[in-house]
Formats: sequence, C-alpha cells, structure tokens
Amino acid sequence: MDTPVVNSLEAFFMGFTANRAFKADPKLFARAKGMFYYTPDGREVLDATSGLWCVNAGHGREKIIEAIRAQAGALDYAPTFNLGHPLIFELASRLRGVLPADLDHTFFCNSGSEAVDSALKIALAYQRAIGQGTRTRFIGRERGYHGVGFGGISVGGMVANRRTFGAQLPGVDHLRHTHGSFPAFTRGLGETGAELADDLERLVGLHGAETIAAVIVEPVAGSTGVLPPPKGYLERLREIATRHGILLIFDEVITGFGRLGAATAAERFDVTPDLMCLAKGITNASVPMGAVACHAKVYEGIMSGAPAGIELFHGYTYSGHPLAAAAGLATLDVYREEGLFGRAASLEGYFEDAIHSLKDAKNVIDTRNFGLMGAVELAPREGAPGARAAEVFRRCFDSGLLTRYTGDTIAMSPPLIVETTDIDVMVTKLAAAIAAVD
Ligand code: PXG
Repeated sequence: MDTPVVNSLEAFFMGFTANRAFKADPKLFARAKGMFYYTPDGREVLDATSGLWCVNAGHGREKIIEAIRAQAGALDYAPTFNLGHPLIFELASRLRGVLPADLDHTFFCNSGSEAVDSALKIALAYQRAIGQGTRTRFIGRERGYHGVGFGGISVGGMVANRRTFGAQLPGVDHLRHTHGSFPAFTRGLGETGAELADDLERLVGLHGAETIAAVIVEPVAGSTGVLPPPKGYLERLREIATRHGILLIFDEVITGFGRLGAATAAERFDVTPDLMCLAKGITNASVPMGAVACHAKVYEGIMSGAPAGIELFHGYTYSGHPLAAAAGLATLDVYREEGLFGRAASLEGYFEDAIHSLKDAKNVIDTRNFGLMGAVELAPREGAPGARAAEVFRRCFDSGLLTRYTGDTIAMSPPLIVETTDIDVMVTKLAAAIAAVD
C-alpha cells in the first residue's frame, strides 16, 4: 500500500537532535557546492564543519559524482561474502599507498560506528586466534566518541550517549581524558600531560594484561570538543600497549584523510596502531562507507590461527558496496591530484592564528587547534550548560556560517579546499555571534 500522505516533519525521528525545537524551526539544506550549502530558499551557508567532519574535499565534486553515476549504471550491488567485484579490491589496494606501512588489510563497512564495533571484534578474534582468548576486556577513554554501536558507546566517554541507555558491554574500563593537562589557549599539542598514558599501565595492574584485548582512542578527540593530545602521549600509549600485548586501535574516523595535514593522524604523529577505524572522508561522505585497516600481524594472526573455512565471522550486506568503492577511488584521486592533505598542512598556521584570535572574545575560556580542527570554548551559563554555544551556533547559522557545537564548545573543521579568505569570514562571523550573545 502506498497512499499519498502529507509530508510531515514529525514522520522523521531525528537522532542527536532536539526534535521538538527543530520541528518548530527547521533548518534545511537543498544543495551544496564547494565550500557552501544552500537552503531551499537559496541562502548561502559557508560550511566551516565539512558537513559533520566528513566532506574533506568540499561539496559536489564532479569526479566523485561521475564515478558514482557510472558505477550505479554498471553494477548496482554485488555481495562480498565469498564473492566480490574488482573495485573494492582496487580500493583496498590503493589504501595501502595512503595508510601507514603494515596497515595492509582493510575490512569494509558502512559507517564509523560499524568500523569501531568491527575493530573491537577483530581485536577479540585476533587475541583468540593467537591463543590469548582470556583477553576480552577493552579500554577506552573518557570524553572519547566512538559512534553509537554497543561497543562504541561502551568504550566511549560521552556521558549522555551511555547514560540514556544504561546497558553496555561488560568488562570495559577507561583511561582519563587528557583535557586540562596543559593550559587553556595552548596552540596545538600540550607540553605537559603525556604521563596520563600511564593510566593504561595502572589498568593493567588492576585487571591483568592477560584480560585486556585492546585500547581505543581518537588521536585527537573530535566530538567532545577538539582535544589535542599532550606531546608524547600517543607514543607512550603505543609503548605500553606493545609491552603488554594489548592492541592499539586508533579511531581515525575524523582524523583520517587529511584533517591533520597528513593522510592519517598515525602518519602525523608517527605512531602506528594495530587497527585503524576510518569512515567519513574515505568517500568524501558521498556514499556511506567505513573501514578497519588491520596491521599485517593482526590479519596474519587471524588467517593462520582460525580453523579451516571462514576466518572472520563478521561482515555486512553492504561491506564494500560498489557505489562506495567507486566513490572511494574517485575521492582518493581528488585528494592526490589536488594535494589536499598537504594543503591542509600549509593552512594549519593560518587557521591556528584565526582560532586563537578569538581568545579575548566575550565568555571565551579556551581556544584549541590541531591540523584543520579548531575549537572555541565558552563559559557555560549558570544552570544551563550548552545554551550559550547553542545560541552562538544559531546566530552563526543565521549569518550564513555552519559551525558545530558540543556542550559549550564551538568546533570548526573546514573542507581542506578552504581559502584563507574563507577562514577570515568564518572567524569574523563567529566573533560577531559570540559578541552578540550574553
Ligand atoms: N568515531 C569517531 C571518532 C567519530 O567522530 C564515529 C566514530 C561514528 O561514525 P558514524 O559514521 O557511525 O557516525 C564518529 C562520528 C559531531 C559528530 O558533531 C561527530 C560524529 C558524528 C556525528 C556528529 O561531533 N562522528
């Protein structure tokens, strides 16, 4: 039955949204091109957030659109369970040239959340395959965001995402977050706080290394407000994890594909994880895709340790979907042809100056940046946390600027095609909005 119905805002149950407020005052986008979104009534909105940290090459890239179009006509869908199609092998192979050496084997899924849950399961499978089946515990970090699967919310540290549901995976513990371990208004990485990585050593002491499968962190936390790590922190985490046979998982869903001025945070920090979660920028967000890049040691451990037959009892109907594969290949072409990762690196200093130019603005208690991730944190209003940033967000939007807010932090993460003149506009509009809000 398909009876005609009224197009109702109520019909869509929106996640991570104040449904009642949104539906009273909906904000819609009808088109996008380059650095801009356009509303249905034709208003231009400068995209300072790459959509949701994902449209790294800017909107409406012809090469990517064409690749998707051609692929939809040639092969709409093919399973990747005991079957395949050439493009997904090509994408996996091309990723070898983008990701750090040894992260040679990529599993595909459809989102960052699936990438995280897949990485956690691959970690368990590996530990069992090498005879370490008592390692079932995961270590996450406070203020981490790892998507919304049960694994992701369990290792994550965003309180509302956990508390709303209650039930989580058992056997998970958390490192302390690193925020506040160096002074506010620090440019880039903090000089102090690397010793917070020793929390992993403490948790090994508490639970026993033989119970811990993996530790997962975002190299730079994104969703909880752009939290760059202290210098040396990730190196120290790597060293402790290695020493105790614990797999290190980097959740690079945001930091992958140029956000930090290198292909990955692993490359930027010169710290190679055992598993890397990817999504978002892998297809420039044009077709949903997630991935877990696995170190050769992990892949080979599972291949040689598993009984004959299927090695990994895990996968999705849309693992390696042809449209996503085509979009991914075209996206990698765009990144390479335009040198966008290097472009992000070359703009980092300008962006840093721009973000920190807001340090004396009204109610600002911190400015932070790394790569093309920047944040301006406002003092929360008494009794109404988040309200001030929400108002700044709304004013920015009304003035034609898309930002993102979490708590009282305004985040900016522009597409890597951003021009310095765009950065100027972003900061001018954000400054005006901050000044206008009490
Ligand atoms: N890991 C990280 C580090 C993420 O940032 C996910 C996993 C989950 O990805 P999916 O594709 O399942 O959403 C994310 C997602 C925000 C915001 O405003 C960030 C994300 C998603 C939605 C909003 O900060 N990141």
